[in-house]
Amino acid sequence: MQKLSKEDIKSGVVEMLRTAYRKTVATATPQQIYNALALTIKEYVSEHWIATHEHFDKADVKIVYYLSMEFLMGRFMGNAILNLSLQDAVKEALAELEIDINLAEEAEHDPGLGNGGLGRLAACFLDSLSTLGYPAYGCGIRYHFGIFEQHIEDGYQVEKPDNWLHYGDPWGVRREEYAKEIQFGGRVVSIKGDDGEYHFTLENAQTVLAVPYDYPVVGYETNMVNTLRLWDAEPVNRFDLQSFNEGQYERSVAEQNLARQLSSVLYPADEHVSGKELRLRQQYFFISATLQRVLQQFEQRHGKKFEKLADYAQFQLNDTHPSLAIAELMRLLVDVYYLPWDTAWEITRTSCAYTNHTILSEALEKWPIELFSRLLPRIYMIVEEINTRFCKNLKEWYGNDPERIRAMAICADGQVRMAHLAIVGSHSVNGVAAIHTEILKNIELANFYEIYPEKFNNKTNGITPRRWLAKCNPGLSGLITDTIGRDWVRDLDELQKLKPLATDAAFQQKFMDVKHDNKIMLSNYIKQTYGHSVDPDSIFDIQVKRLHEYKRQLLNIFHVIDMYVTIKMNPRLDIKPRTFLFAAKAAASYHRAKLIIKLINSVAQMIDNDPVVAGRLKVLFLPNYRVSMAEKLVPAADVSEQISTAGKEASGTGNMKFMLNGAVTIGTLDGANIEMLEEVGQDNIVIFGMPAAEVQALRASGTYAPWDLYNMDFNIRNVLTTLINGTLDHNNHDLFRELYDAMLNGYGGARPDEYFVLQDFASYKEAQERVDAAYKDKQRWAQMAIMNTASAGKFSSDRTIKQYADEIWGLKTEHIQ
Ligand code: 26Q
Repeated sequence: MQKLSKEDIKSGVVEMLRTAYRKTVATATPQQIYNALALTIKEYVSEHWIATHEHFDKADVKIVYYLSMEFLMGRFMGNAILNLSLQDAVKEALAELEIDINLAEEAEHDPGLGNGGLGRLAACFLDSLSTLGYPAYGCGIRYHFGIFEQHIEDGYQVEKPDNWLHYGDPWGVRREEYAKEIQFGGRVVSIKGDDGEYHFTLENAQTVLAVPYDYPVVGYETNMVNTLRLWDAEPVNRFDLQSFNEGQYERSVAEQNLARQLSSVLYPADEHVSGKELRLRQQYFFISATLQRVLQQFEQRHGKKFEKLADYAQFQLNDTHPSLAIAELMRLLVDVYYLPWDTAWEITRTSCAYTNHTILSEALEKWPIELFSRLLPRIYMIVEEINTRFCKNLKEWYGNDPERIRAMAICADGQVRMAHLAIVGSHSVNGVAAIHTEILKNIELANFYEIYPEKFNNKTNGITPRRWLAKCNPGLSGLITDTIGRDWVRDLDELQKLKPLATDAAFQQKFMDVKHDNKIMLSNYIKQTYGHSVDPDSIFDIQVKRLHEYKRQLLNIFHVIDMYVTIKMNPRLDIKPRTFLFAAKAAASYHRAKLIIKLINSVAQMIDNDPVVAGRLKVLFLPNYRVSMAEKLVPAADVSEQISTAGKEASGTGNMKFMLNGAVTIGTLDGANIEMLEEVGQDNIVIFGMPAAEVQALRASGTYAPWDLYNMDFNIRNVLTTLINGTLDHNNHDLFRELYDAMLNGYGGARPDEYFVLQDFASYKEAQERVDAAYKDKQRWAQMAIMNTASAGKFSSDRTIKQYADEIWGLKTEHIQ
């Protein structure tokens, strides 16, 4: 295939502008130019995309289906241009057309079809799958509204809808020919099939149509283009309205409404389950559509030999959200393809695998049986049958131990426990970092580990080096490539070769010059976008992630308050000026998290208004955190805040992005931080706080007494007092009393300081002093920063995906001509 040339790009853009918008380059808006360029590139990608699928057909390959409610892809265009090695051609073409490439790239609105880590992980995985040559589909929902747009008004978060499709959808391809009908509600009846036997089916169900839109997933310098398949809901068009009797008319209206709702909006509550009916509908909708299509295609290729399904298809469940796949696959095999239960169960169990992403009990997905059985009556029957057989097995293994059986059952206490369904119905259960998997095996899921030890395995998360270094940090990429060649982009372990240079003064200088340039670029962006001045010579200390109590943004802002108080008492204090950047979305219903955002903004204002402290400290909360903002922040960070209560953050992936870009982590022994410490060595990371075992012991002992810390530690006392003495808000002294109470007394029935902010405070403060000292020694800091980049090889999602492919999916790489 002919590579796209500069001339092709020029004529493509000009043509697209003319035919699609009746515009010339001179009169087109940045939005239109972006669309024209995107369409030009998509047309080129299409050839590789078609070739990829021709190869899949011909070679009859095994395919992994990554099933996920979220794909947080970020912008498509820049990534496609990088992976297709079109950067130079595009740059030159646009230069000759006198188009500012930056303007065109910034005109792309982030597709925000995910909440945070879990959704972004899915996107990194797709990049690695294509780059390494593994046949794959990402399967999910084409939400019309992604994660809300966050505005800050008077310091408070305000949510606005994110209508991303409003700006056009140049990358999506509607595939009407693969549409599938999805049924909800109704009554289960059994009817005689053409095999003469009785089979279950639904009567009077509501039906909606699932229509797939395909998005290309371009691998880095390969010809493989995998597919992100997002299902959109549409009403089934039944007959013409005139022939309707009244009942049909009403049903038709209800179905139209259902269709409109189904793919409307992503639920913005991560790590917190709300049990909304629409959410369960969404789950079944995309699972049923995906599986119907996979089985249809399997039958076209292999006839009725479904016993071989697991040799051709593997379904990876991204948390429990898609775990209805287990029951739906059973339904299709038994009710539609007439397989015996035991055969169907063997097929299901060998083709599904489950990843757990969270240890928080609030996030464990459970559905009321009443709701579940009303919405999905046949699926509920199947879940019950799976449960009955599982409990029978338990009895055989353990004897009659009702307590144990109740604890492990799939259906109990009036609820369906999706994690139990996922574990029982899968051949693999994995955690996302070593410590997380150990906690699953020894604590959270110990019961299941005991009966299925062979299923449990660890797959430490990773991030794609394409987006998270090559694309987002051209300065550092260039320096690395000039120094060790370009192989690191596909083989991140190559970065090890930088280690000897960590003490090389000339290389240190270049490395820190790049960092400084990135800090200047970020400062300019902040100035232009928000009007705030930040000093590129100060330490850029960054905490960006979802707002959640366990992630402890409070610990960070408490420390800022402590610094403020300390400087006020001793204005000559010798510290390096620091800029604390925060960005985070809070679930719309998470009151406490939103109050923490308000607190951060109030502290920022207090400091800005204080001439003694402003200039030495700066706090800024950047609104509307998203992938494209992360791409600007990560390259400019000096310090990366990864400070969750130990045992709570399953892995983290932001931690890896910052490490790769040469930031020094201040962090707890939690999630993947532990493995980062192993890779980088203790001289190059700043660890503080209780380890997970201590947290657990302290919690279990019931002796944790934050009041004692308050009484004994005068810094803690000063910080907490600031919350309630009017310093932060002269008009409303009680604004932050809830936080004060939550720390010391427990609020609304909760234990005081559930996440041990005060317990870890002294250790954190001391760790921050180590950061300050290290930064003042320029060579020491440069060495630490370089060692972080040089030691980040393990955290490539290429390594992670290769482990999934080898150890879970049994998947081979393919080479597309
Ligand atoms: C479930 C039911 C109903 C509504 C919402 C949800 C829901 C949605 C999203 C529950 C959880 C999530 C997201 C979880 C998540 O992002 N977990 C993160 O996964 C990362 C990738 O493995 C880890 O690195 C993080 O540590 C983990 O917090």
